[in-house]
Amino acid sequence: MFKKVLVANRGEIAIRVMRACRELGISTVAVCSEADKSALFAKYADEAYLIGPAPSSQSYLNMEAIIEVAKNTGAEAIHPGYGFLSENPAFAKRCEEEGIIFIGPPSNVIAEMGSKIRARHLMMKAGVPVVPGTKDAVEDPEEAMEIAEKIGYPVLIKASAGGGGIGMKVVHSREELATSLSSTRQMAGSAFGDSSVFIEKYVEEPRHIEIQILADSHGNMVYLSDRECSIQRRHQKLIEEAPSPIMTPELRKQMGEAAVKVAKAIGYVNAGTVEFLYSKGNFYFLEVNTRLQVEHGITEMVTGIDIVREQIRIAWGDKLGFEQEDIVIDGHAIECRINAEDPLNDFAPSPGKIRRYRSAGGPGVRVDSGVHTGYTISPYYDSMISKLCVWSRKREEAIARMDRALYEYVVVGVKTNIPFHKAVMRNPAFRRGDMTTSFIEEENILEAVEHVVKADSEKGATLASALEAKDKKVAAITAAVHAYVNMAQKTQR
Ligand code: MV4
Repeated sequence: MFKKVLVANRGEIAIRVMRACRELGISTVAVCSEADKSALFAKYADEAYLIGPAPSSQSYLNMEAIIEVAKNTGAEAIHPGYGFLSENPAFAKRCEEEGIIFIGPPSNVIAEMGSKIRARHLMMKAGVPVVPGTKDAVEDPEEAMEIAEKIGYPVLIKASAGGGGIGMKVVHSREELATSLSSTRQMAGSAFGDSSVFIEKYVEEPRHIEIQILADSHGNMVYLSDRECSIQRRHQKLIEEAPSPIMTPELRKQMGEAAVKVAKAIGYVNAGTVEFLYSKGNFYFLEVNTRLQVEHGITEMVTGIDIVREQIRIAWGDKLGFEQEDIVIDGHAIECRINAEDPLNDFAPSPGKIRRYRSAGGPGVRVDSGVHTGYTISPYYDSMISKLCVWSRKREEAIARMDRALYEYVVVGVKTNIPFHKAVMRNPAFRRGDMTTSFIEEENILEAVEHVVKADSEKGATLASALEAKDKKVAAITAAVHAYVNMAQKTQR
């Protein structure tokens, strides 16, 4: 096994990866920006090195600085986490050139999946269902119209180099098509340096369901659980669950086998995710994410498989230790992404110092975070504070458990989206498992959030005044005392 691994990321995911390393007896190297010098992840590592100023373009995206640290420290492999350099084929290539193992798929696989037209091609060839649309890039408005007439409006123009919701335009009628085509091409050209676009039938109100896969370097591949990721806002997922409420053993087998077909078609190695749109009983290939995903933890909870551990073992050249028939989905897991943002102010980021912090705990609760009391959330990076995951045998129990965990969670000093999550856990459509990618607007969740914020404000005011009083005993508190303060108030009434 590797003796030393460099983690080219920050925050909770850096810690998540280093936890797996520690369990495997691998020593860890962190790289950090000036903003993260005293961050928890840098302290968790066996060694930590400064790679540049706070802006990620000068630190976490600085390939050569990271490779230099790997070489100087003798790290044999680099884990990129998610975001930053995780899906950058040039970085994977640079690692390959330097003889450093990139813990992820080969650079050519990352590059191929980066081209959505190429990915779509491969899927069609492999017999995986794709949304009706064009086979190749479309330039000519006449040709675009012909296709659009054939598949029927509305259609979606997508940038080949896009993905994750960037560079798409819905077109409702023939009149809009030519202008939208040229504007999307122009946008794609300046954003990605590649103006090629393709056209798909616009699937209205779909669900977003994805399949986690694992593939070793010996040709063995399995699918783990599916995940429901429909509750998102502007392509930022907020709540995920495993399995999807609509999943049946038959559908899981169909989608899982399609995902493995996808992986085989492209020579996939390591962990990956195949995204699908689901609508009215049909599913369609969307894209492949060639990285570890934020929401991998819920799949770990329902399968018992440590995905990061498997990634490292696969990169080392080990064979998967299990076959498809060994994978059993047990119970139900839900993740709420706890972000420092204000859901009542258009989810605006709320950076700043966390003055009091205590995360939830107890049965079936997992919290992955990189923060603590006194930690300052930097405006330079994304606003995720932690991932709160729960597991229970039944979905209904998992929802009750999440609601309970959210009740326990205390963050003072920055605004968080905890009230948003509470509102969703109590929403009847969510409880029925009835959601699409338009859930937040359709269910008017923000109105429910206002009610939660109002109800919680009394509790918050008590806590805040206790903090202001600087009473040592009270000041030492976190959630346990929050419950205590709350109780004291109740008995006073
Ligand atoms: C679509 C679609 C409807 N029809 N493609 C958004 C992210 C990118 N991966 C593809 N996306 C979509 N592609 C067709 N043909 C709707 C979306 C979409 C979406 C997909 C998943 C999760 C949330 C979404 C929110 C808006 C649009």
